[in-house]
Amino acid sequence: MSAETAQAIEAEAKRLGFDAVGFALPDPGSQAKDNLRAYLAEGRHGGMGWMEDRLEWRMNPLMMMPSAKSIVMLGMSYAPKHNPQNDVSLPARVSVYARGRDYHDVMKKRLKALARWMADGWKADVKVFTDTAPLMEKPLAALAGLGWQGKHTNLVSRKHGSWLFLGSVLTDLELPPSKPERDRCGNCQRCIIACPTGAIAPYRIDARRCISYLTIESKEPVPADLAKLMGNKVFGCDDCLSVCPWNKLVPPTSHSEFAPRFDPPQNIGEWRHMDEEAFRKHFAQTPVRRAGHRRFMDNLDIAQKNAEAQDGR
Ligand code: B12
Repeated sequence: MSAETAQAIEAEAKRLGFDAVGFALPDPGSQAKDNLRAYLAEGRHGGMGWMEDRLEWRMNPLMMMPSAKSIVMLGMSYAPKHNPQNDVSLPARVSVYARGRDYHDVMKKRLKALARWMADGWKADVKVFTDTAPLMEKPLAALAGLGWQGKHTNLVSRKHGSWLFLGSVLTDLELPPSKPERDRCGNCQRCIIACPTGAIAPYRIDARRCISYLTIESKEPVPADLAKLMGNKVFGCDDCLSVCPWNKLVPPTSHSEFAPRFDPPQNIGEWRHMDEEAFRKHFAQTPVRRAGHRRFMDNLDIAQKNAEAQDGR
């Protein structure tokens, strides 16, 4: 397969609305695999046992598609109009990624369209993924030249910052790998300093302390010492991303699907009083709904306590 095939796939991906496209071999590389093993061995994944369950799959995309020769890595920008750094005074804050339509749905639709186009045009074998399978999306996207993994561990693109959702198409087409981007974090420590719970060391995260994990993924009650540090965050956290210099000057997303589907509440009571049905309706089609009513109410209680403590009530 030739560079022209890759160019044609890139053009079609852009036409379908992807903002970033690149190609890599279906192998995240030995460094990424060693780092993943260390992350799990040190227990930094907390209660996300599913990361261990399919470790071999996660390290080797060929387990999911033995005929794969290449992976097409794709990104869609969800950059907000306003940097959320100043949202500290809101009664409750939902992270940027969860305010719009669920990216799994938005990306999947486009990934399937691209895969169908590749299958029709080249009789290619194809499989699509976006955070839906054990795949190391960030290292693969870095190898495909979409950006580099910043000190906060997320992928940073020179053009879109780290407000970039990732997805991929595994294929048996042989596509020439793109040139990886170099690390451009330099001496910057802003994300490390900004993390309220100290979850980040350069290029390493301890999910057990990450507010995103504590408010979304963890099945356990939030430990009291960490709850105090969560401030007004009730679903995910953007603190490490919002201070990143690479996120300052990026254009806002052009995808209307990622525009906020709900406003912040006037006061916590507004959301705290929602029953399960009202919650599902209010957060329909957004990632918040996936977290479930009970979990969200617990997070609101924490934000309420933090607000009271701050007011000296
Ligand atoms: C598990 C997970 C989480 C966990 C753990 C986060 C993490 N960093 O692992 C939690 C719940 C905390 C989480 C939070 C968030 N997530 Co998340 N998450 C994932 C998931 C499912 C797997 C990530 C993974 O493999 N982690 C394993 C560890 C080992 O990887 P790592 O921390 O990136 O470690 C790498 C480097 O740091 C480095 N490294 C590790 N140790 C060391 C040591 C040294 C010395 C060096 C030099 C390097 C190094 O090598 C490792 C391998 O590349 C991916 C989807 C996917 N399938 O990939 C989405 C994904 C990473 N998440 C995403 C998003 C958007 C978020 C949030 C921004 C959401 C939010 N606003 O709340 C936050 C960001 C928090 C953060 N700073 O990471 C996006 C990121 C997009 C991007 N541009 O990078 C992804 C790719 C989903 C997607 N398809 O778009 N997430």
